[in-house]
Amino acid sequence: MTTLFISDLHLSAERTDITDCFLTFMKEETTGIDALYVLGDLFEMWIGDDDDSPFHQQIKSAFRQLTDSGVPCYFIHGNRDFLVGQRFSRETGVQLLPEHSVIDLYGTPTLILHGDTLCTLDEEYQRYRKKVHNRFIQWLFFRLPLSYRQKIGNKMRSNSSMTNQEKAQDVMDVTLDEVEKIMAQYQVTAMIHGHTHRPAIHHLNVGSLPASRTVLGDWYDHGSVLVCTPGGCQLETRDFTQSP
Ligand code: OKV
Ligand code: MN
Repeated sequence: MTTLFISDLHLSAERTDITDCFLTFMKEETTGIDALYVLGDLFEMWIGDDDDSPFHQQIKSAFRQLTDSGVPCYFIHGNRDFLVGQRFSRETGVQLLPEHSVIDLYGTPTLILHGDTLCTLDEEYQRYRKKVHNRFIQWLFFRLPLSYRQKIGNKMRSNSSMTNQEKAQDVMDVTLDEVEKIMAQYQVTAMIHGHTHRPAIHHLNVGSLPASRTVLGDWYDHGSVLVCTPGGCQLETRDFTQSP
């Protein structure tokens, strides 16, 4: 009995080392598991489900093989791949979950989310997020041809890597008050998220109850997996077998 959680792979056609590690993980570690949860930023960028490159086909077929084998697979949007939609879900058999979802993890109600909504000190990002999540703005964006959307995506990404280097690290991290608030709101004592790229299992109090917050790791220089069984959860890494 095993449930696996991953996030922040930032898959792209350029990083064949990450893709290779992910595909090996999918083939060798997911057989017969109870479920696979992807908590956002599976892709480095996503500008629409109609981007059907050989790279995307390769990733999608890995998910299709898994779900066809009977393993339930769930996806929560990250800040990079928030445009992953129903067509992706249909093609892969992966079920899209709301941005904040409570699951029963071997008897423990657990709140799962990407984590960007917890970074409330980064007001600039939260303003940007509100705009690109706006349904009308997304409707306009999808009117554009794929090649235009690609150009806009590339432009936005090259602009943002500069501003983020200048941002203070504490602004980029989650706000602990927000964590406690949201856990109390959902009445859970366990939370799992990604986004900050700071893998750890934190202990805290929610009201008077002891609680845990597990942060998943990114896949920048090795794979990162949270392995959960009825006995508990463990953060693990996976070496890349290939150079970029
Ligand atoms: C994803 C991030 C680029 C951060 C654009 C409306 C608008 C959607 C979009 C374009 C960009 C996602 C979809 C990408 C995340 C970046 C740069 C910084 C901090 C519009 C709806 F505004 F043009 F109308 N986008 N892409 N960033 O390239 O995948 O998360 S992306
Ligand atoms: Mn993220």
